[in-house]
Amino acid sequence: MEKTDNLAKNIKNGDIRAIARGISIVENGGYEREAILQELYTEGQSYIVGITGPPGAGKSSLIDLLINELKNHFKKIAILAIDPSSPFTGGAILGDRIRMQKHTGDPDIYIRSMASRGHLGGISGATKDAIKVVSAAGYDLVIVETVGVGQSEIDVVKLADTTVLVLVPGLGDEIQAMKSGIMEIGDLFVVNKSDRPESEKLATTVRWIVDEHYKEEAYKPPVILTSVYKNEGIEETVRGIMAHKDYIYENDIYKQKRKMRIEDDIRGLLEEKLNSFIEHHIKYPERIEQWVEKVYKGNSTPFDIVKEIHENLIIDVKEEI
Ligand SMILES: Nc1nc2c(ncn2[C@@H]2O[C@H](COP(=O)(O)OP(=O)(O)OP(=O)(O)O)[C@@H](O)[C@H]2O)c(=O)[nH]1
Ligand SMILES: [Mg+2]
Repeated sequence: MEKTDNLAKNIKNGDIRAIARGISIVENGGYEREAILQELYTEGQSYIVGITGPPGAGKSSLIDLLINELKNHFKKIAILAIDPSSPFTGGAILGDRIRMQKHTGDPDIYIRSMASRGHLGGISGATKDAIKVVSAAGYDLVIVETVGVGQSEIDVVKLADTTVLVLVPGLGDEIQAMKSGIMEIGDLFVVNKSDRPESEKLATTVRWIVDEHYKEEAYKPPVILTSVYKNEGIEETVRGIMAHKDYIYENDIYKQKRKMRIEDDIRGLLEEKLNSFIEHHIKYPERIEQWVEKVYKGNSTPFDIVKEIHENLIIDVKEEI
């Protein structure tokens, strides 16, 4: 325990090596993860911005430029780049480092690529934990970069206070998909590579869809054209992020999001504990085959089996819970 105490203390002091070690621990899961998060849980609060979009949309390049502007609004910025497709290889990691290398010497900027590894909660669980580590270390803004628009990204997006969806011309079918669902996840829509001629048309289409979708809503996401090459639309994007932040603060949405995350943490942990309790007490791996066989032969049903197990599990629930 002493070791964890020390590590937590060093993280709280903003020590870079301790932060890196802390994130590795939470990525790998297990007992140490719990010990370190317990120490850090109540420390620090950071604003979380998710940047998501298809591969190669220019997310990392954009973040690199956005950071310059965001430094006017936040003291310390952490960037967590998520790569669910290749958790172990260095490809994306190296790429992101190169794209954001302007900032590597800056003590107020921390860049880290994330892998899900053994984490029970998958990539969104690992990211959530890593956010806690950097928040405790005093980073008041965390940018989470995720690739694609699948379920795992949507899970990560749920972690964010503000989500920026980055689109590029040439998506074709993806616009269709946007109409159903994807539209819900962006608080800002950025059409990047505006130096390309087709981007204007895409922005028009997105604006049209946003107008339709958010007709009745109090908040309407802006659609912003950006070009990393021409350094255009960057200030506007940051203004959009800050405006959304103001909006969610003023409407108590921010507070609700925080509470939802706490609820998630409690539920997640409880489930984890109950699962391990069950595994421990019913010798699941040895008996599962036997149960399957019984049901397969028509001698029982999953309902009967679980009912029997349930009746035999003596959980002494004290009144005050
Ligand atoms: N023409 C043009 N190219 C851009 C622009 N922004 C980024 N790119 C290029 O697009 C490519 C991908 O950029 P990244 O920043 O790596 O994109 P990403 O979305 O982070 O990519 P992944 O993380 O791999 O999904 C690079 O070759 C960039 O130089 C832009 O505004 N215009
Ligand atoms: Mg990237």
